[in-house]
Amino acid sequence: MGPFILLVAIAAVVTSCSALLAFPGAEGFGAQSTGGRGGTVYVVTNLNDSGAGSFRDAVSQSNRIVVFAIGDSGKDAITIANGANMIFDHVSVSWGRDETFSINGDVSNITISDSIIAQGLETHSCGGLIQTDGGVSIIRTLYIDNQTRNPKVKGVNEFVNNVVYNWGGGGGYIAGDSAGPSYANILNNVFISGPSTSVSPFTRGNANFHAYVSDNYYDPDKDGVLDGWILSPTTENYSGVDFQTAKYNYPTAKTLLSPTDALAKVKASAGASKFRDRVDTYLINTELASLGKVGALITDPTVSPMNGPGPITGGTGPVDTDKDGIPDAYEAAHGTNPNVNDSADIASNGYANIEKYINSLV
Ligand SMILES: *[C@@H]1O[C@H](CO)[C@@H](O)[C@H](O)[C@H]1NC(C)=O
Ligand SMILES: *[C@@H]1O[C@H](CO)[C@@H](O)[C@H](O)[C@H]1NC(C)=O
Ligand SMILES: *[C@@H]1O[C@H](CO)[C@@H](O)[C@H](O)[C@H]1NC(C)=O
Ligand SMILES: CC(=O)N[C@H]1CO[C@H](CO)[C@@H](O)[C@@H]1O
Ligand SMILES: CC(=O)N[C@H]1CO[C@H](CO)[C@@H](O)[C@@H]1O
Repeated sequence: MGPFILLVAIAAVVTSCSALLAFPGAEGFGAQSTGGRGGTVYVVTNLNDSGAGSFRDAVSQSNRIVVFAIGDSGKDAITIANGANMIFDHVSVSWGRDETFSINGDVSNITISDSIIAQGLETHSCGGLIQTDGGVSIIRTLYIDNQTRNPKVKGVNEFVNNVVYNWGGGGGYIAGDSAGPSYANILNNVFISGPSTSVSPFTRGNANFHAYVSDNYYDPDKDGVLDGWILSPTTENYSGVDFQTAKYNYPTAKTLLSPTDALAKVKASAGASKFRDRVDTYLINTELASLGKVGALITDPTVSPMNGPGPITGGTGPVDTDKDGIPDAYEAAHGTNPNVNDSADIASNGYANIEKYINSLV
């Protein structure tokens, strides 16, 4: 996690006149989320579970942009049971005790991009369910060290340029096999088996699971060398799925990378990568980079090999005299007033001043 500030965009209904992307480069079903733009800015100043300055208080109302002015201990994994128009970009989430990142219920227009979903804990040990008819895009995201559900998909979904590493015996990408219909694009992903992997990357699915499947790369031999092949979807498992000959017309990734380019991109920038913490560094540099040789099935994140989350170098944010969430130095350099609360004001490019600041960080 970035040491100073983490910005969370709270779900808000997209207004029909808005053609502005959530941020420059936003992709997928959630690309047009407005977040808290046009609303207010709430600065989280403590780690309390409730009360003024807490995260719970911050998200108690919609249309807010939430800024963390403290290090955040980040204990919980993510579940979305209700809501529309959200984008999760460069998020690192791990050690969920149930699911690690799940979407289930009345949920629409969600993008998860450039993120890391890691190490679901025993006894459930899951990447997550992605189950909604409202549309979820998962783009350039790393699923690593989860026994099962990397992810399990039902409904409307696009899964593109992701890397799935060291999935367990429960399955990698699991296609829904229920009575409800699913419509999925599964494009240009990379599946690399690790020490815990004992099953093929795609499992289950039935005739209700309609999928356009193309150019997924599979390296099963755990030998430290990238020497796999592009799976033929119709012959290499997934037999029950209703294969499509044309892609579903979903809001998609602007650039469809080759699987090997996707792997390089995920290694370089998935997760909260501006300052990777010890956990993400280990997952990427030690496990994923080993190409099959190293992978940890963990029950307890406080013991070896993870030894806990490591130092969280949060604590002191940059000086922000007007407490509007934008540091003085940035305001001085970019023409807003460090002494006036002007972060929610909409700039000439359509974004709020604070969005311009946060977009400048990546
Ligand atoms: C700054 O103004 C916004 C509304 O534009 C408000 O939500 C916020 O509470 C104000 N912050 C401070 C520190 O006054
Ligand atoms: C946060 O919780 C601590 C411990 O319960 C308490 O002392 C403190 O006053 C709380 N802070 C706020 C702003 O409520
Ligand atoms: C989802 O996005 C589409 C396209 O932008 C929009 O038409 C639809 O209203 C959105 N759904 C919800 C529930 O906001
Ligand atoms: C590529 C792949 O994973 N193929 C598998 C498909 O399923 C059969 C039977 O379960 C396995 O033997 C193959 O290895
Ligand atoms: C990190 C990790 O591997 N989490 C779980 C993944 O699946 C295995 C097998 O169930 C569990 O042992 C792990 O706890």
